[in-house]
Amino acid sequence: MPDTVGLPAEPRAALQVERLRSLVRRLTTCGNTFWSERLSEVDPSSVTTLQDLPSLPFTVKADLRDTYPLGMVTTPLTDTTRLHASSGTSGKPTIVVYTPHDLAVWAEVNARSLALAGTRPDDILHNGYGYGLFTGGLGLHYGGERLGCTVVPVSGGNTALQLQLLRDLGSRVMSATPSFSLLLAERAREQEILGDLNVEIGILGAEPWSEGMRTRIQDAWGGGFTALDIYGLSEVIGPGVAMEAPDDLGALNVFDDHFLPEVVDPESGEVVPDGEWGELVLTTLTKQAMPVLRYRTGDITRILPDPGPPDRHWTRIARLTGRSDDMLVVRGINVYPRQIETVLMDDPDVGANYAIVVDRRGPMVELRVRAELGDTTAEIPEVTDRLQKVLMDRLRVRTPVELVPPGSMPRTEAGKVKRVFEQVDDTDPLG
Ligand code: DLL
Repeated sequence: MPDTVGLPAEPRAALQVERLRSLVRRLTTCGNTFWSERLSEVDPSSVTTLQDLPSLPFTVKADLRDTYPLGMVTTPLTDTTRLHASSGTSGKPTIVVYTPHDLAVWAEVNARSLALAGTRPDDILHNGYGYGLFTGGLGLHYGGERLGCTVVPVSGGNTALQLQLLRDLGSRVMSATPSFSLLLAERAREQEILGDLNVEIGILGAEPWSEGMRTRIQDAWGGGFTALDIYGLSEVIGPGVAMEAPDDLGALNVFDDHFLPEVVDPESGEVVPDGEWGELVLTTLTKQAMPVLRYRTGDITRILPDPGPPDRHWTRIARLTGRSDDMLVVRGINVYPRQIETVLMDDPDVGANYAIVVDRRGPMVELRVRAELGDTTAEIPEVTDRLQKVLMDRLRVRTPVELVPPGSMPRTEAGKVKRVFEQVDDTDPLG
C-alpha cells in the first residue's frame, strides 16, 4: 500500500535537506543553460539546512514560457518518456516532461491520494478527468493502477455513457473536476437513476471550489457521498501534490517528501510565518526531467500549524482559496471570485451554477452575477435583494444579481469550469 502517513518532523527535515542539496547540485552541474544562469551565484554546498531555502532563487511561470518548449529539461531526451502541457492564458502552452522515474513518483503520489481518500485496491475507479495533454486523466489513471484499482479511463464529456458505466459497474470512487461531478449528479437525478448509483467518494480538483460548493455537490449526489479535494499543477507534476482526507476536512496533505512547500507574501516574496495566508511556493525534491526550485504557484493558501489526526505527518495546508492573479479590481477594490461563490453557495435558495461578468464597457469596471435558482419556492425579488445586500456587505462593491431558472445555464462537460467572463461590447458574454 502507498504511504499515507509521511515522516515525523525530524527525519522528514533530514530527508528534505538531503534531497534539496542534491537537487541544487544537479541543477548547477547538469549543463542546462537556464539553470546555470539562474544559479550562477549559488554554491550547492551552502545548502545545509531548510533555513537556507529562502536564499535560493524562485522559478516563475514566465521562466517556462521564456524557455518554451524544452529549455528547462535537465536530462537528455533519451531519458524522457512523456510530455504533458497545460493551456496558458497567453497563447503558448506550458510544457512539462517526465522520465520513467518521474512517472513512477507521480503514480505513487496519486496512489497515496486515492488511498488517503479511502480508495481500496478492489475499487473500480471511474476517472472522469480529461485524458491527453492535461495531466488530470493520466495522473489519476496511473495512481489508480498503482493502488491496484480497476481504472475506467472514461475521461470528460459524454454524460450519458458516464452514467451508464457508473450504474453498470457500481463504481464507488470517481475522480473528476468538482463542476463535472456536480453535472453528473444533476443528470443522474434528472434521469431518475441516482438511486442506482453507488458512488461514495469524489476525488475532486483542478479548479477552486468552496466549502459551500462541497455541500452542494454532496447534496446533489444524495447523501452518502464525500467530496474530497485533490490539488496539483503541471509545472510541479500534475495532480497528486496534496490531498484531503475524510477525517481531516479542510486540510490538504502535501506529499512533502517529494514537494517542499513554502508560503510567501505574494508582493514581497518573503516567507510568511506558519498560519498566515500567502502564495504557495513548491520545490520538487525528486523530479528528474524538469525540476522546479521554489516555484511560485500563484495559488493562495496557508500552512496549518496545528497537527492533524495523530500518526499522520504530512505538512498540512488550507484548501486553496483562488489564485493571486484571479483578483479583480473593481472601482479600486480587490474582489476574488471565491468571495462571490461563498456568498452564493451560503444562500439556500441559490443553485450551484453561476457566472460572474466583469463589464469593461464603461469608464468604470462593473461586476454582475448570474446564478441559477435552487430547488426553491422563494420569491425571486426577495432572494435577489438579499444576495445583493450580502455581496455589498462582503465585497464593498455594488453587484447586481440576476437569478435564472434551474438548469438554464450552460454546463462545462470537459476541462475546467469557467466562472468569470469579460464583457467588452454589447454582446452578452454568457450567451
Ligand atoms: O489542474 C492538475 C490537477 C488535475 C489537479 C486534476 C487536480 C486534479 P494545471 O492544469 O496545471 O494542473 O492547473 C493547475 O489549477 O495552480 C490551481 O490554480 C488550480 N488547481 C488545481 N487543483 C486545485 C484545487 C491541474 N484542488 C492550477 N483547488 C493550480 C483549487 C486548484 N485550485
